Amino acid sequence: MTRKPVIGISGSRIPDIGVFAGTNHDGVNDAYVRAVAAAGGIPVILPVIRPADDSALTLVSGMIAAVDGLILSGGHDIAPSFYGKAALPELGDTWPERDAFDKMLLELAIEAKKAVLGICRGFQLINAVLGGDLLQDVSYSETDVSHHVELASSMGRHVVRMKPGTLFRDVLGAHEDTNSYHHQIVTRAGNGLTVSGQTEDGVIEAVEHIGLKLLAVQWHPEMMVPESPSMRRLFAYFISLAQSRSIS
Ligand SMILES: [Mn+2]
Repeated sequence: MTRKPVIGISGSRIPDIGVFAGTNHDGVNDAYVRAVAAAGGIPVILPVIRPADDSALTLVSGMIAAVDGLILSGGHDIAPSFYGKAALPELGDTWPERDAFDKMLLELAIEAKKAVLGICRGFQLINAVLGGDLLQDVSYSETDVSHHVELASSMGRHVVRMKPGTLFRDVLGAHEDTNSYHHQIVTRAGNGLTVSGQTEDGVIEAVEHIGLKLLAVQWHPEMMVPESPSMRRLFAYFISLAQSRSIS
C-alpha cells in the first residue's frame, strides 16, 4: 500500500503578542501548508531545535527519518559568519540557531537521499551550506537590483528565464513571471548546483542538483499556487520526487 509523501517544512518562531505574551509560537506561513496539501503531500511543521541541546542530533535525525521530503522555508537573514563574512550595516535580523538547525536538516536530508525544496531563505541557506556566496543587501550590488525587494505578493514581479536542459525548464517552460521578496542576492551558486533560472539583470533565482533531488528558488512559489498553474506544477514535481523516495 502506498501513502501520500510526508513533507517536513522547516519552522520559524514568532513571539506571542496576545494572552500568552512572553511565549513563542513555532510555525510556518500557512501558504506552505496549503501548497503541499494541494499538491498531494502531507505537510508537517518541523520546529527549530536548538543545535546545542544534547538531544538535537537525535531529534533532527528523527525528523528527517519521518519525512519523505524537506522544504526549507523563508525567514531571517542568514548570519554572515555562516558563509565566512563580516556583517554589513544593511544586514537584516539573523537567528544563528535557526541557521544551524536548517543546516542539520539539509545535511541529514541529503545523506538520506530525501527530496529537498529550498524557498527564499531556504534557497540562500542551501547555497551557503554548499559553498556559495550571498550579497547582504541589494544596496551593495554594483547594478540596480532594488526592484527585487517588493512586498510579498502572489503577483508576478519579474521574469525568470529558465536555462535549457534544466529541470526548471522542463517544469516551468522557458520563462515565468514570479514574485520577488528578497533584499539579499545569491552571487555565486553552491558547489554542484546548476543555475537553472535568472532574471534579466542576472540575479540567480533558481538552482538545482538532480543527483541530490534538490531544487531551490529565490521567489515564493507557495504564495502563487492559488493563481499559478506553473507553481502548482513545481510543487507537484517536488511531491513526485519525494514520492519516488518513499516507494523505492
Ligand atoms: Mn527576485
